[in-house]
Amino acid sequence: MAFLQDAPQLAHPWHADRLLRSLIERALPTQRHEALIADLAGLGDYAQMAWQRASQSTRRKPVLTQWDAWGKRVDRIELTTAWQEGPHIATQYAVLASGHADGEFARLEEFARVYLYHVASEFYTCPLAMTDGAATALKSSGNQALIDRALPHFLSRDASGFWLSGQWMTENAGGSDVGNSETIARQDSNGQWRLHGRKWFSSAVVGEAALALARPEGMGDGTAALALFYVETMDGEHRKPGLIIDRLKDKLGTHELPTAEIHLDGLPAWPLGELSHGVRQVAPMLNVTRTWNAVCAVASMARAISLARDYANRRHAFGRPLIEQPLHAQTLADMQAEFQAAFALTFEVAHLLGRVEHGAAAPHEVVLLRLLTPLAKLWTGKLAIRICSEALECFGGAGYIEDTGLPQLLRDAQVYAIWEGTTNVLSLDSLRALAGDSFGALRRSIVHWLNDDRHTHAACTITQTIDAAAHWLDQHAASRDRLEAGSRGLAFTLARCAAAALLARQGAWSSHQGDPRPAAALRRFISHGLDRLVTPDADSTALLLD
Ligand code: MFK
Repeated sequence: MAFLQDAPQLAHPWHADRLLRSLIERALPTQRHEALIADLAGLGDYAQMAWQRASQSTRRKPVLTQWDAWGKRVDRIELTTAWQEGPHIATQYAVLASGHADGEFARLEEFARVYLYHVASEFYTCPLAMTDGAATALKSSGNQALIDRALPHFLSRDASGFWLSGQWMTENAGGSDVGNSETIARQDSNGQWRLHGRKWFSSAVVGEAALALARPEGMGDGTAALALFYVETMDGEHRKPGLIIDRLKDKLGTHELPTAEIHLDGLPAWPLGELSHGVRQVAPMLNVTRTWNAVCAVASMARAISLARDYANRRHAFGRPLIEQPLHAQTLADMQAEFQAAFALTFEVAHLLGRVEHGAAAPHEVVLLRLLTPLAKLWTGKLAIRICSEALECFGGAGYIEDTGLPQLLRDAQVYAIWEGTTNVLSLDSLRALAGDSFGALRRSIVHWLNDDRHTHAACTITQTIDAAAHWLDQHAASRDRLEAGSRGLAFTLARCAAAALLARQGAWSSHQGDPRPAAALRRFISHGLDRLVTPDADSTALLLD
């Protein structure tokens, strides 16, 4: 009988995930820990089932039907099975509701669910992120009428009453530079605001509501003259006539996600607050969706590594299983160490978000969250691409074959560095955050996370690198151009230092439990280096671009 290679099997995403399990054991009080576990086990079951189901079927895309047979405009979107299941899974397991429950652990508990659900959801988590962000922005607006109207739907635990919300920000002219947005808000004769314009990336077009940036007519140009509006998209069963779906995007990845270009032609809208400073008002939404981005990125890394490790045990080459080949093992361990560091930073952001929202955080932690959010987003976005690419290579040619289900991991991962702001936009946002005292807050927190271990090799490396980053900032503070040119290197350096200190905290805790693996992850991560600072050189940049 000819040789046939076993396909990789997906280990149970909850039961076999020692990282998530030990995070929950360390960070959550026991009574909350026990309440959460049934949901995590259920989401792990769903994820395992979804992987098996996907391996037995051809990958599908949503289909937009714009006209019915009799010429009526219908803009109907047929969704994939996982997307049809989305409202049921999200509400049954309280994915969003848990994040808005009481207590400083709410966000940690929410993002543990997101982490397990994300890959299986086929990026249904994208509109869930938007809905979570919309709920957060509505709450911080204090607009009680809109809160009473929308939040019971956004946070519903019953699929029949659940609403998704979009975030309608990006436009043709106003991409990263949202201040160039052209959508106009105009009041009709009854005083009702109505939106007119074109939104270029709407990933929750099947949703029932959205938050949209628009320029109240006559308010002038720029970011400050934008306002933030709440809209609803449906009249009963039918989409409102003021919302027209132009087409679905043909994307590199995230194929199941129906991302649309839309026109707004008089869609009724309600301002969240003042009729200006819409970006300031949407910022709480951006910071929540960027946290989702980071959690989804580490979820993709977890999936890629889990499959690659399983395969390394099944596949034999040159006389032994791949896992016993020194270079293959070294490669997998390198991936694992980077992933564990990214996981530690991302879930610290999740926990911190809950602490800040529930008034449990110290003042320095509030500014720390403002800095760590873009750092986690930008670093995990890039790392996910690298790890998924490396994971595909671990399968040799099979990693390049579409119906193994592996190439989609890499294609989908590319979105994390773009979704909710590119790496460069987020690097510049971290400079915005550093304008406050967030650097001091980071330094103080690192000392706290390192606890008494200040003289270990890891602690010395972290401290020296943070000192080097402080020196770099002093050196370049006088030149905005130099600061901006080097901001990516600075952001990666700060992200790696924070992650290393968090790994050290987890390592110390796990060592007490008799588990030496997190400490090994720290040593390996430190060996990859923390310092990614660059010396901006405008002359050579100009020559290289000439
Ligand atoms: C899942 C798959 C999806 C499928 C494909 C998706 C592909 C991608 C589709 C997308 O388009 S996703 C959306 C991506 N777009 C963005 O994330 C926006 C990127 N741009 C930025 O983030 C800019 O930094 C931003 C528009 C927010 C700011 O631009 P400006 O014009 O330079 O604004 P400015 O004046 O610096 O900030 C305005 C206010 O907001 C300031 O407050 P004040 O008015 O009080 O001074 C800022 O401090 C505040 N602000 C900005 N960013 C903030 C923030 N506050 C808190 N947190 C932040 N992150």
